[in-house]
Amino acid sequence: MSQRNGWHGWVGMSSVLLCLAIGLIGCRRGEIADEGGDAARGTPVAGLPEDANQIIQERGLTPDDVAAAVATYTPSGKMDEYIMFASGGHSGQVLVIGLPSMRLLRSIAVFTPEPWQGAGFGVRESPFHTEGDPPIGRKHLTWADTHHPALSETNGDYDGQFLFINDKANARLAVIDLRDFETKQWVVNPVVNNNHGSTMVTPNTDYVVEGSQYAVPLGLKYAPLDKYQEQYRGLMTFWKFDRAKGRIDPAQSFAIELPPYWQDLADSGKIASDGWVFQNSFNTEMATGGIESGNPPFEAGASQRDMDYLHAINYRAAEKVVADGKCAEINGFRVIPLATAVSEGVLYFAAEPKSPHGVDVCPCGKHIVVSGKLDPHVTVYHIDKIKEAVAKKDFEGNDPFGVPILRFDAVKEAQVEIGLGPLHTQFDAQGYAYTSLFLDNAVARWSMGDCKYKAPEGAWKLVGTTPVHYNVGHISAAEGDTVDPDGRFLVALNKWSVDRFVNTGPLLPQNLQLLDTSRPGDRFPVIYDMPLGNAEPHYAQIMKADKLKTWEVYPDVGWDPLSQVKSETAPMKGAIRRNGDAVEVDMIAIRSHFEPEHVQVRQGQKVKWTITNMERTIDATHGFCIPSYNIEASLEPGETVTIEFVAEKEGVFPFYCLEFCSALHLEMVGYLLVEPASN
Ligand code: CUK
Ligand code: CUA
Repeated sequence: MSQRNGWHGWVGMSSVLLCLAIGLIGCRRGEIADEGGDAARGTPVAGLPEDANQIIQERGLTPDDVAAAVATYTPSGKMDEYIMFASGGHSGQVLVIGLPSMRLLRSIAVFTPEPWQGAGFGVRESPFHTEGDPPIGRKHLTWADTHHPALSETNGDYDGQFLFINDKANARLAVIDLRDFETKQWVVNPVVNNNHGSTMVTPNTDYVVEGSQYAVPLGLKYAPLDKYQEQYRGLMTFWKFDRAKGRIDPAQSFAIELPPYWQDLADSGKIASDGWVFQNSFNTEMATGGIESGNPPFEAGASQRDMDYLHAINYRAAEKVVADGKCAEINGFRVIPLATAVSEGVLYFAAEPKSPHGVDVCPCGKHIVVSGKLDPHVTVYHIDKIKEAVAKKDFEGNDPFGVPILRFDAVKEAQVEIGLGPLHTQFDAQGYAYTSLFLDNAVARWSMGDCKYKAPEGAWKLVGTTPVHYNVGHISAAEGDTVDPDGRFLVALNKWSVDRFVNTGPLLPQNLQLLDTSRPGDRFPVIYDMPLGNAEPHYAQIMKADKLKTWEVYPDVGWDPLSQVKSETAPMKGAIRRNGDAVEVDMIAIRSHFEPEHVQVRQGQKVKWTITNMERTIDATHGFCIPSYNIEASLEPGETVTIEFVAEKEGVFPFYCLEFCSALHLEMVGYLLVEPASN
């Protein structure tokens, strides 16, 4: 089963870089495809009805296939036990998937127009009609690169209330309320214009963490690249979350200036490491690229050093700095200057090998696991050792910006050789950690030491690997980044699917593979392949579905989902009011009509059109559209929406319901009559 091929030690940077760039698919495909053995195909399974065995034979299924089918098949009417929230990558959305069936339950419109949910086509609740749009330093944005969803936590465990997601490309965060699975808030970073170590939450969701990635001049300013070391910087932002309001409060938020390395993923400490945030970095070389001018390209320039810096950020110390008023302000946002972060004990570094990507804190919070893309080990740090080294000033020096570097051997707990291209780590309740191996196309299972749970194999050992298909990025275990992981299931989010699905053209789906991790030992097989043909999920989080307290219909008729209260002005009956050139349309929608059905305006008039869906029946959603006006909405039971537009186009526009809501759905229609201004 093992995909390990006897590779030991360092094979030289250039060949690893090459492998990293191209993956190892070519040389591993055949090997993987044969795995499981053809001999077992069609073998009858004892005790199964004859017709079942006939299907097994006709479809050429192995006993393992049958076991996988039984483990994942979810009969009609049965619910999934877990719910997975996956980022949508550059689709800008969040995808919701049930486990173990791997059925797509819905997408959540976050940053990108999405017509089914009526997001972005004239309705106020869409991200494109919020305050501050266009956001500072950006044009009006209609896409995003979402990477890391984060469920809200209470005492380090998912509480099922909120979900956060970042936009790497534009340094934005969004807040989703899990009572209705809709996006409520979009915040934009006023100091930097990209992020990556984001979103992560602190154990009680006091803060939503946003680490920048590519260094830029702070404040969204210009500076030439030859001023890189002087003027470019990284940033770690702590967005204060107000749980009662369900909103991030920018006025209570702050950020910490970081050196111009490229900070990567981050994770919040918990229990033993509560009060700390850890973040990787690469390009501590501070390479500035320029292949066209004969400079080393970024991929080489940023990979020269054997070690980069794990950032250990004491945000309780940072809070104190902020409370003491020792912040600067950049574009109205509080930023702790780098020198202050150093002098006040907010920021420490520890060496980490080499071009790291993932950093993950274990369930008990003592261990911080780092994977270097170009190093075959995971490196484990211990929080007690970090705290001790800080207290004793056990430094091996300072970086060029004065940041103290904790002595590596003083803070390192263990290194475990697990395979090539390690990226991201998750945990289970058997004492195992799992790390994705991008280059080996595999998931490694290895044993933790002195953690909340103890693996039977003892501490810090590679236990086994399972091949996945192919180029795995993140992995997500059930509640696998909380204080209380479930394990049982793990999803490998594979970037390439190559030979797994019917060819639908040169743009291939992602392959989300479900692994059964419920038993100890070296066997934790793939039991389902889910093609995802509309997104590139990076990270995902998997939560027990019974933690959700989601509404079936909105609590009251006339509900405003953006403020999550009943709107005072929601129409309860049809009416049209006119005041000069302003027309206000109050409309209700109920199976199977709108009221009013005739809306007559003059060309050029300003129309404010508010609709309430009067339904109290689960799933009785109505749609609404005004063709030619690019106006479209979804009205869930009880919801009220407001649409504002100028009636620029003369003509007759049948507005209608978009959801086949009843037998007389096609009759759920009306006419907008726009009389020409010249009449
Ligand atoms: S990243 Cu994509 S595979 Cu943005 Cu978390 Cu590692
Ligand atoms: Cu309402 Cu169709």
